[in-house]
Amino acid sequence: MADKASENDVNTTDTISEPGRRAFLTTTGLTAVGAYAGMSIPFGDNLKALAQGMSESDIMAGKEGLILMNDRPLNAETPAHLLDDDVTPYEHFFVRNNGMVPDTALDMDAEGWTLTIDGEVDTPLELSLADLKEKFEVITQRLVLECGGNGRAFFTPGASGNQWTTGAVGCADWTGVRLSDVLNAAGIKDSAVYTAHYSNDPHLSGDPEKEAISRGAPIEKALAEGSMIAWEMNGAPIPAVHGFPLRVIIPGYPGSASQKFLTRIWIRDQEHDGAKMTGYSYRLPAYPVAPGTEVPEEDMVVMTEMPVKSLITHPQSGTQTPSGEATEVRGHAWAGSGDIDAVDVSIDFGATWTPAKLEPAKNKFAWQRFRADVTLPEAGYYEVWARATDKNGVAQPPVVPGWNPRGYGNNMQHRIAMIAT
Ligand SMILES: Nc1nc2c(c(=O)[nH]1)N[C@H]1C(S)=C(S)[C@@H](COP(=O)(O)O)O[C@H]1N2
Ligand SMILES: [Mo]
Repeated sequence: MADKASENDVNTTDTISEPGRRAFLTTTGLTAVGAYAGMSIPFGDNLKALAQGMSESDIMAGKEGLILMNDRPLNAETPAHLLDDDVTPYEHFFVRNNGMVPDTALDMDAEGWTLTIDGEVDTPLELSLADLKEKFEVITQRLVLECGGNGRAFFTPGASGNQWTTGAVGCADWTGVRLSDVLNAAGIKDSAVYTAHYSNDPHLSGDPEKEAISRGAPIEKALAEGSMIAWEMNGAPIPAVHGFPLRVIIPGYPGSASQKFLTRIWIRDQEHDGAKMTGYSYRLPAYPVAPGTEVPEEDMVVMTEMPVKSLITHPQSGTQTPSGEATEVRGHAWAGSGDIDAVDVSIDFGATWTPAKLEPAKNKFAWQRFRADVTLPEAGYYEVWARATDKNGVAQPPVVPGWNPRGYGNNMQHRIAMIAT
């Protein structure tokens, strides 16, 4: 390990791609993460990181302004005002790991990487990155990725896990191939029910027998528009923490379905039961329950489509603005169903609403920009609330919806403070 570490020393390597290089060479992320969280970054114990004398904050270097939730595994969310871009840049894209970042990703080493497609297929495939790039049509899609637990911090009683507030979401341009093209090349049998995704990120225990996470999607969703296998994020190789060299993306579903560091897709004849598919992980009660209910495990069902949501990304909460003058309030709206019908804003705690201007999505499952001019009538404290409605007429609720044991799917209306002077 010592040999390997020196081989890949940050100062000697010249093979890593641009985002990887920046991640290794800049120190802005390091200070920004620490400063924002108001604490020093504890030394993490990712094996490779230790071997290279890298702390978790080194792995996160290049990230700017993220709030650290946990350093083992590494999880960080983005403040709303840093998500204002149409396309979330690497610097501001949240990070959610269940295990450790694998050595292959830290090294940006894709040598000999293969993706296996097997199970309920006519012809199992073993595809190199070159095969993927040559044999299938290459597409770029702008897709939202949101953690199923985004908004968990607002549930009462609280739920264990990362206390995500609003920032476990991002929308990037992903380049790769349609998942359907790859699965159809293998030939999907009638017995196919579910995909099962595998990767090489080590379990936190270091036990090679254990998976950090292995989730999947119903076969219909895997074959549907949007679902893809990507190797580029925003025009560059997928950076280490986001799944180098390959990840699946199941847009509109909890982010956990979008396996990073992808090595295998096993087509199953039943719902997948891999790590974090069972028990209470990424599952909701099959019926509405009172807050704090102990729901029997057998009554928990896999979370699928994410609910309709919006986020105010400008101005930053707490901003001062002159009374009587219009200020542009803007943000993004998205839904697991893929289409937003309207966004409305309120400056009177939801008593009255005004329609915002809504831009079309670049493609299905991209978030949509909304803008509204807001005039605060007199000096004082205001809140601006945003409410998105999807094409099915379903709108965001004003309060935390559907309590569930692990705090998933909170799509309550986002609100910011604005001070009129
Ligand atoms: N291999 C692997 N894939 C994974 C995870 C992981 O821990 N390991 N975390 C999942 C979860 S829970 C989420 S929300 C997204 C986060 O993606 P990001 O870190 O690129 O933002 O990746 C998903 N894919
Ligand atoms: Mo997640």
